[in-house]
Amino acid sequence: MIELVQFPWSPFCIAIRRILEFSGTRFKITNIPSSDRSLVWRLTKQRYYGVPTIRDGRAVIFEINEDSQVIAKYVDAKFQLGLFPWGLEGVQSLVWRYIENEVEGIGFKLNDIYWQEVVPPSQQLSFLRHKERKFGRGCIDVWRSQQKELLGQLGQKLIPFEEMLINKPFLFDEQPRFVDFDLYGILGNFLYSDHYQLPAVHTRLRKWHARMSRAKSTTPRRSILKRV
Ligand SMILES: N[C@@H](CCC(=O)N[C@@H](CS)C(=O)NCC(=O)O)C(=O)O
Repeated sequence: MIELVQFPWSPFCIAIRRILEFSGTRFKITNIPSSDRSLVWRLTKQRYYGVPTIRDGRAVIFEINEDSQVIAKYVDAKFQLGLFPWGLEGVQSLVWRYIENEVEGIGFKLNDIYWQEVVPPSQQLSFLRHKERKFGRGCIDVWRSQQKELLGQLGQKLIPFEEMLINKPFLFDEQPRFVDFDLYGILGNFLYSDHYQLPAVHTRLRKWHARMSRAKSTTPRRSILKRV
């Protein structure tokens, strides 16, 4: 059985979790503290400390750079989910960069405003330290003071997706592709604190989000990869 090592509010973990659910396979979730990556470090033989990381039998799969999508491609190939069709090569890469940079860059700040409700107390010190080392002391207070503007910016960044959904149920066509899951993960992080909803003006995106929450692959649930 595949094991997903994650923490639950991570946008990238939400995307992979939804892909695994979509595939219909049974899988195990192992939550690690964001402050303790020793399990990932050990599994990857000291090559990676990020999440998501997955284990499938003796294989351990993790990203090799910021844009690699190794895990999604592995799960896609294993269960033949059709997430990376040749016809969308290149275009999807452009779109996921936009999603993971432009959209995620705003969404995570809005969620982090409520970090004390999201991060367990035992992990709060290292969470805050990690953020402040990366973004400067008091960064979360700054984001809180900018909340309204950040929400406005997020709404703007989502306009292209609302437009992509004008005449189809998913971003590119009749079935979800990788970028649908990627956007779902990033929005899942934004929504995680339960303090927000998707912008009311983006009516198609709201329906898409509900559709994405329950989408199931129609490919028979059987791995096509031999166990490694
Ligand atoms: N592009 C990677 C990004 C993964 C990533 O940034 N994960 C974060 C958690 S949301 C992480 O573990 N970063 C390393 C750290 O926090 O030290 C992916 O798609 O998996």
